[in-house]
Amino acid sequence: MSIRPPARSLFRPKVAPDQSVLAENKELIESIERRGFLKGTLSLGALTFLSGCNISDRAAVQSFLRTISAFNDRVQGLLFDPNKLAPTYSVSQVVKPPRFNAYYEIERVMPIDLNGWQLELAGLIQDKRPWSLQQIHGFPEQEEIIKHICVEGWEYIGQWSGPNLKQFLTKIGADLSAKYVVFHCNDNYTECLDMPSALHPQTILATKYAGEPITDPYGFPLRLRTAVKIGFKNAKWIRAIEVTNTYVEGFWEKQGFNWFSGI
Ligand SMILES: Nc1nc2c(c(=O)[nH]1)N[C@H]1C(S)=C(S)[C@@H](COP(=O)(O)O)O[C@H]1N2
Ligand SMILES: [Mo]
Repeated sequence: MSIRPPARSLFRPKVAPDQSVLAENKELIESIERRGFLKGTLSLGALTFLSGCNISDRAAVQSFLRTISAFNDRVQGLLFDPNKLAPTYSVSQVVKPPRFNAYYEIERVMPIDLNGWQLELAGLIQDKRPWSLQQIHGFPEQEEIIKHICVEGWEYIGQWSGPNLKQFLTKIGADLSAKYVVFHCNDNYTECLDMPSALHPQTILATKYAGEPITDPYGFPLRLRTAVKIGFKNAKWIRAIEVTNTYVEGFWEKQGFNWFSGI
């Protein structure tokens, strides 16, 4: 499989650093670390790279820290008890269109040209033949109305549908005892999911939003949607799926978000 990086870097941090916010939120940060959500130390660098979160805005930083703290509590246990599911919502609560986020502004989204697009498969998978979008559309669909929570401190309810990831991985003969499922995206974004999260019943490869094909900014033609991971783990514009025992550092983890990447 060849993974082609984009021609230019899209990433521009939007914020200016100010050390004192870390000191101000020391207790909250320590409590998050104690509960194992953060594997490293939350660095100023990590906060600096938060897109859309102005680090000199104290309220925004605190709201970010509260969000990850609350999310950690919410998903505890979901991964190890298949009978426990994250909350789902009603159609009337679905936000249209979805709320956009990426490590760059919406104007810089590079739509995927379906001409020649296919989903590549790599790593510990028996049948690595690529899938066309047509084949993916032919796979049984699962719909879920779940909440998307971004570390920036905002959330929205969305209605997503597409193949259940566990069923898909089973179909292609993926080694389900491997440690990670890695998503390689068209904008050079990479995200690494631990296998229990990948196999969770509410983790899907979404092709539709509110019953219609996902539009370009939200990950057309294929993206991940999972109820057990925070926003940035939900890779958009997927072009390759890799099953591996080797941890692959994702985009945000490279900026210092060394948490929640494995169990
Ligand atoms: N390929 C790719 N996927 C991505 C991102 C990105 O920059 N590139 N941003 C992530 C973040 S931080 C969030 S909150 C969600 C936003 O998804 P939405 O625009 O559908 O709400 O996408 C995630 N997936
Ligand atoms: Mo996010």
